[in-house]
Amino acid sequence: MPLWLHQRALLTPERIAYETENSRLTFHELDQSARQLACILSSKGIAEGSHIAVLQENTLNFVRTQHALMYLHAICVPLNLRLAKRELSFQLADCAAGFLIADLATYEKAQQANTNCQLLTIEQLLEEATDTLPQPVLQREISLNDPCTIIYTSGTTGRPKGVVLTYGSHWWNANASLINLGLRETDEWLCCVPLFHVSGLSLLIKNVIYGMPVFLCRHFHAADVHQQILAGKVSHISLVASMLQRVLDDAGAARFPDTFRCVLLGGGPVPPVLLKRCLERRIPVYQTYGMTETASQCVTLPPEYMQAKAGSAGKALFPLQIQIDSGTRPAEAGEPGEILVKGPTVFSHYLNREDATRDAFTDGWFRTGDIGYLDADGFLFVLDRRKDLIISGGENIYPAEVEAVLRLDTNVTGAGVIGIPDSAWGQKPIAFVTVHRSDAFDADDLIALCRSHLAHYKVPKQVILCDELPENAAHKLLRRKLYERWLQENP
Ligand code: S0N
Ligand code: AMP
Ligand code: MG
Ligand code: MG
Ligand code: MG
Repeated sequence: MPLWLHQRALLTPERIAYETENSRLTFHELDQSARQLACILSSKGIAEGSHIAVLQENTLNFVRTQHALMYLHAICVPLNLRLAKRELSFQLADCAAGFLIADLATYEKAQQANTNCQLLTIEQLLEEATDTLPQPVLQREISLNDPCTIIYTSGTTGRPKGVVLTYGSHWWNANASLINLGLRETDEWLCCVPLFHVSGLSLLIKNVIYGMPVFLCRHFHAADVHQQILAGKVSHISLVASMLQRVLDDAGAARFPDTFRCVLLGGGPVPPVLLKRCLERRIPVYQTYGMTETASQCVTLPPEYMQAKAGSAGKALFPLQIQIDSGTRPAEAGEPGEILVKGPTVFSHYLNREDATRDAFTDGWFRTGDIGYLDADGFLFVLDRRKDLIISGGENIYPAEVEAVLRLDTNVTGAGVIGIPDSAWGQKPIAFVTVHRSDAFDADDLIALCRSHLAHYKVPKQVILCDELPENAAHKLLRRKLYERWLQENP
């Protein structure tokens, strides 16, 4: 297949590719700058197949970087801006990144996190003259089986895993979404979700494949987003529930224009009260279920079912299949089990994790680890999430990762982390610990320890001292029991 940006710039060079608060860029201009950057990156030694980490804010430079890497057939590893330096270091080492491309805003953090790879700044790179550089061979074609990006997602054991997404995963995801939502010449998608998650990255891909402009926000500001929608600037937006909640809090009762046709709402469950608000305001919400491993949405509920199928994530997108595994056989309607997904958007493998990859697939079906059921009409209801996963404002928190940090304190003998409901973030983490000496216990110290080792959204809002943690006979922590205990004390 022709390389996406190359083909897009050939087909519709004058069409607007991106808008930001203060700039506009055509596909031709985007292509020119991506190719120029590819030349510079090639002169630094970035070549086909190399893993290149990217730590950049949501700017056009991130977009240029991703496309330049595609022109070199190098593999982009976007890093989460909120991670602590120790978490970044782990990912850089795990993917053996040869280079880390930061921007001025992230440079300091990149420098602190960086151990072995060459650190570059995008602003400096773009200032380099290209006329004297040797012309590298820029790729004009891609193979759908080749790896395109690696995105880290936290594992149940606390060790994040690199999800290898091929060009094919991205291609089919963009097409699956297109078959579902259609495309109009006037469509423009507002991107205020991070480009380092598939929620945002999938928009960068749709942009070139559809030839559809994207309005790119550097940061999420509910009032600005709301203003763009009311002004009729955009037709689509991708949001997680806590962001939509903030937009609606800002919005008063003003009606969204008819040209606005889709809130793609994903990244976690949606509180019923939020859906009710959207129904009252007649906001076209497409609830989705999806994950990094499926290159974003794989199940979607169109707005016409918002009421009749309230709480459902919808049906599989056209090229995908969903099945519920109840253990020995496919489940019957209404019977809960593990959600399995099959289809061409599903990731290729976990980087350097043969065992985890093997465990993740059964007969070509990806085992999501999430629990749900299909109703008699085939609509998916997600009941529970993979292995105690906590989701705060669309960011994942694996309890094991936080517990391991708490146990670094020499006084701590055991730790258990659970998610409790939170009106702003959906859920928030709290911790229970057992200690050697209770007189030496200081909750604030433990919170400070977590803040220095973890992304701030993962830091427990509360650390509670307890006599013992609920365990099974094999001394495995029972977080569910811990949650029940918390619920009893906080009815
Ligand atoms: C919600 C966001 C925007 C909040 O960030 P904000 O308001 O900019 O915060 P800051 O000003 O940077 O910091 C203020 C304080 O708040 C803390 N904080 C920030 N974020 C969180 C959080 N999530 N939880 C708890 N606390 C948070 C900061 O740490 C700071 O505190 P201090 O000063 O103490 O450090 C932001 O979190 C955000 O962008 N969230 C969304 C992320 C996202 O996109 N998640 C989706 C991931 N999943 C996928 O990509 C798969 C699903 C998918 O593809 C999808 C998802 C959504 C929509 C569509 C799709 C699709 O299928 O296409
Ligand atoms: P991520 O690894 O960040 O891509 O997060 C994906 C996870 O978010 C899924 O495996 C689910 O556990 C959860 N999730 C995504 N969409 C939904 C939804 N509609 N309802 C409930 N949980 C969801
Ligand atoms: Mg994740
Ligand atoms: Mg902010
Ligand atoms: Mg200890």
